[in-house]
Amino acid sequence: MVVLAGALALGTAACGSGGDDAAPAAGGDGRTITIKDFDYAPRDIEAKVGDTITVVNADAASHTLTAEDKAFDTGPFGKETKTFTVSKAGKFTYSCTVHPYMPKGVIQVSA
Ligand SMILES: [Cu+2]
Repeated sequence: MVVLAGALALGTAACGSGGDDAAPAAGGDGRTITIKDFDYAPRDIEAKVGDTITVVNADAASHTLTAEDKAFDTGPFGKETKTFTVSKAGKFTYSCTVHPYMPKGVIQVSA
């Protein structure tokens, strides 16, 4: 429970600090999202229809990466890597269904 409370405090602090750091992550293909310490990094990415998104869970806890409209959903998974393909254009806000207090992210998919 101590770990959970810590994560909760972290999440709250992150929310309060605003999220204007929209600079693309350096390196990589820009389509990998790592979940670490109950946060997505990077939270916001861009992709094209047909792209494969890789999601790495670096936490011991299970997480999901689930679109609000359920366009994609990894389902709960532990310390491993999941992939899914984005099949339609749009702006998809996603979150973790296991931890609703985790910061949300956005995958912007262009045609
Ligand atoms: Cu989670």
